[in-house]
Formats: sequence, structure tokens, C-alpha cells
Amino acid sequence: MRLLGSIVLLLVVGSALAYKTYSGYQVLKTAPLTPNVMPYINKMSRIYDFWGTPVVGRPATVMVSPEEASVVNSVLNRLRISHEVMIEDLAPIVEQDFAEQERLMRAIPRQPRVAVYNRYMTFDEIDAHIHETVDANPGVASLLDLGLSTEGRELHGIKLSNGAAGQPAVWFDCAIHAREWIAPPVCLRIIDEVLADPALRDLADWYVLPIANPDGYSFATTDDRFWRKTRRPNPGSTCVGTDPNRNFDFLWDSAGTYCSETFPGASAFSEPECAGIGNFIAANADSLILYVALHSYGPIILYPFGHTVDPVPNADDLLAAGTASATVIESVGGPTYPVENSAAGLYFTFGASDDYAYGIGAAGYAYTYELPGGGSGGFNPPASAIQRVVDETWPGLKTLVEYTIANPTTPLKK
Ligand code: 0X9
Ligand code: ZN
Repeated sequence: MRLLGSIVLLLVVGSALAYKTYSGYQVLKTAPLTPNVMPYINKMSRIYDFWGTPVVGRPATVMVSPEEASVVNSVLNRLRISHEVMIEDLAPIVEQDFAEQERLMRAIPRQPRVAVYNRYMTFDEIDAHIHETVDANPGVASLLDLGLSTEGRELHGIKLSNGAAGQPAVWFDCAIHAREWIAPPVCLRIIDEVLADPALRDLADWYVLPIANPDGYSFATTDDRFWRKTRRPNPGSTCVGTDPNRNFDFLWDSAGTYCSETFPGASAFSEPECAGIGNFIAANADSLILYVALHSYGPIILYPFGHTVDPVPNADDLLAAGTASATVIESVGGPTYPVENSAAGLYFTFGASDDYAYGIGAAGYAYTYELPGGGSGGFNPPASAIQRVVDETWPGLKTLVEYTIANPTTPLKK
């Protein structure tokens, strides 16, 4: 009995120590950014871990390790960017988050075919949920199989359709960035709603991929709460992973080092997750009218392109549809989502999924929704916030689909 007790204790301590503690990590918050500092912020973002998209006129937040803190402080000082410590030490926040998640996992078991909105679901749970949902709804739901991740996890989503030929298609993916946990429940809610309402299936074929980066998401669940990238090892480096949202084959840019949180990969589509999504989008370019990537944190709705502030040809349509969606989110009690060109904040990006879907001429409407932050001010809204975010976001996404179907736009080069 005493031996059993020791084993249990060992297991508990072992699991408690399995994750990265973030001891001494700080999060710094700058004053609102001015246009003249943006070239430097762009450069810094290749080295340091900015939380959320740095935008002109708004403060930026950057997470620094104990080793990085003094360098980042002095760089910001030299650039005359005033800043303060927003989080003194991430360790207690990370510890509480893992403890809370463990507690909720025990307290709230998953029921078959029922998405959970009062705790975060694991990758395996969501995969099981997808399979059960497909099996239980023949003729309406079918498996979206985009291949395997680097570590061999299935890239599975759902297609929801009324079965008619020639329907327009809309796409939603969630959690391509591993730590952005508030996104998958929104994808699951889309599935719930479209399953329940045949009228929505008469509007379009819906493709929903709840976890676009399965390896990263699983790693963030067990080992590293703020993991962002994929989990492909980089040759000769201890720094693992590629930023999947810099790995798409549209204006892919090789700049970046292995250890950067925005490392774009060895080549475009080096990541099987990105290739799986990208190839599907290209193969369905004729029917796809809307592409949406759900990220955190904002709130902000971004539309192409990320590499230039020059407006795309149908920028007015992109702005109008995004604004219609944002208005609804606000009207149901959600936050105000500004709707902006991705590069308008002068934070330039290459190889992002939304720019790919738009840039290859597939979806005339393409967006990144940065869902609200929370918890420490970032990627970890408490589980108690999930239901609210899902409730306020879904009406906006429904409006986005209705609007984009009612107001056809011209894709880049279809
Ligand atoms: O930088 C990103 O990949 C996204 N922000 S996040 O904080 N979730 O990492 C924004 C992507 C917006 N789209 C483009 N820049 N094309
Ligand atoms: Zn993201």
C-alpha cells in the first residue's frame, strides 16, 4: 500500500514537472506603437516572441525569458519605446492553468458526440468527437482527411453538406498556432450549428478543421503552454518547429532562424500540415468563396495581404463583409473587432494561410479572426470564458457566410 502511495506520488510529481515552468519569464507591454518603430518591431519579431499581432496605435506585448529580458529592455529603450512589465513571472500562471485543466479534465468527462465548452478539449478528444460526429450523421457529415502531421497525427476535419452538386464552399481552420486554444471550441460550435440547421447546409458546403496543428496543440497541452509552432525538428538545432502561418506557398520568404517563433520552415510547404491544407484549398479553388483562419489573440479581423499596405483589388468587399460580421459580434454583446488589412499596422508577414487562400485566386473572401485574449492577458482565457467567446463569435461567422454568399466578389485571378 505504501509502495502504491509512493508510485502515485511519483506520478503526480512527475506529471507536474513534465511541463515547461516559464519560471522568471516576463511579459512586457509597450506604449502604443508609432509607424516609425515598426521596421524595428518587424525585426524584433523575428527573434522575440510577440504575443498577438503588433499593430500601429496599439501597445505590443512580448514574452521574454530571464536571459532575454535585459537585451529586450535595452533595445526598447534605445528605440525610445516606453514599456512596462505586464507579467512579472509567468510561472504561477502556467502552474495554475495546468492544475485547472487537470482538475477540469477529471471533473468534466467528455460525452460521445458532445463538444465540451466548459473546459479545453485535448487533440485526441477532438479527433474522437469528429469521428463520432461523422459516423452519426451519414449523408450530412463526412470526414475531411488532409493527411498526417509530422508526428503522425491525423489532420482530420469535417465536411458538412446537403449533398447537392455545385454548392459554394466555405472553410474554417482553428489552432494552426498551437497555443491559441480559444479557437478550436469556435470551430466545434460551427460544426454543431451547421449540423443542426439544414438551411445552413443549403447555403454552402462547410469545411471545418478544428485543429490545424495537431502536434503543436498536443505539445502545448502536455509540455509547453505557450508553444506556437509545429513540432518538426530542425537539423542541427535544439530549436524545434516551424511557424505554420509562415509556411504557405504564397510569397514564402526564407528569412528567419530555427529558434525564431516565426521560423518559416526550410521551404514552402515543408510542413505536412500546411501542405495538406494548402493542397486542399488549391484543389477546391473553383468552389471556395470564403477562407477563415481562427487565431488568438485580438480581437481583430484581418484581411489580405500581409506583405503590403497596398489595397487588394476587392479590399472594399473584404472590409464590408468583415464589418458586417464584426457589427453582429458587437450587437450580441461581444467585443469590438476592428477590421483591418493585415499589413496596415506595418507588421509585414509572408507565407500566411489567408494570403495563400486569397493570393492563389481560390477564396475571394479571406480572413484571419484573432479571437479575444484572456487569462494572463494572452493565449489562455480561463475555461469559464470559452462559452462566452463561442456564443458571441458564432453569430458573426454565420453573418460572414451569409454576407459573402449574398455578395459575390471577384477573386484575385480565378
Ligand atoms: O502573425 C500571425 O500569424 C497572426 N497573428 S498571431 O498572433 N495569431 O500569430 C496574424 C496573421 C494575419 N494574416 C496575415 N498576416 N497574412
Ligand atoms: Zn495565431
